[in-house]
Amino acid sequence: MSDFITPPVPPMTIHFDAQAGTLTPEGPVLERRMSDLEGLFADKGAWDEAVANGNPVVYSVVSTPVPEVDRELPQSITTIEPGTTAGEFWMTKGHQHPNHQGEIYLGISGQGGLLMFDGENTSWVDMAPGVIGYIPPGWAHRSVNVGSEPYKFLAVYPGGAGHDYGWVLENGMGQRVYSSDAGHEFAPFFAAQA
Ligand code: S6P
Ligand code: ZN
Repeated sequence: MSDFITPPVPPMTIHFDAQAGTLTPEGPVLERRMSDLEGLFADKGAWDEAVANGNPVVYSVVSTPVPEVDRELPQSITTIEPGTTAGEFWMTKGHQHPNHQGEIYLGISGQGGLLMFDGENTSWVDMAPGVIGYIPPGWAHRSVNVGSEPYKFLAVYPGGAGHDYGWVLENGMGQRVYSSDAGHEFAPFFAAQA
């Protein structure tokens, strides 16, 4: 094991409770409020208003103790609250892995979607409990809650993948996802407007 820059964590048992949507033991927990999603929703005025009116938690990410370090395989559960901002469903910031590495998502509860964009093409996976969405290397990814309950999924990804949020701010995600009579509908991506 002498060629490891960071010594690997010891083997461990992690309890995954699909019903409760928890991982035990827990590692770092991250909370993203509306103010953390600047420049992402199409309607900047509606986003400003939501920030001023309570600045709600849009999503949280609970990880295990496996670190984001090259050659480790971290896991986390993301919970996106139900809601819309000027009709646009609540979503994660979205990111590209700068080292272009793959990732899997497993739907746990609620109704969501996995939006992927490679800079030219978009792809969408309807996420429900038991569905695995595969993110190939080079595809930026964003998760969207298209239901009325919290949407939860498990992510498993290479520890050295990195998270480039600037790429999404610069290039967008190809499409936006809005609430509609049929549930959800797509609109071509356009940058945030005041
Ligand atoms: C990590 C993986 C997820 C997201 C999480 C939050 O590679 O894709 O754990 O980090 O769903 O999304 P975001 O875009 O804010 O990191
Ligand atoms: Zn990722």
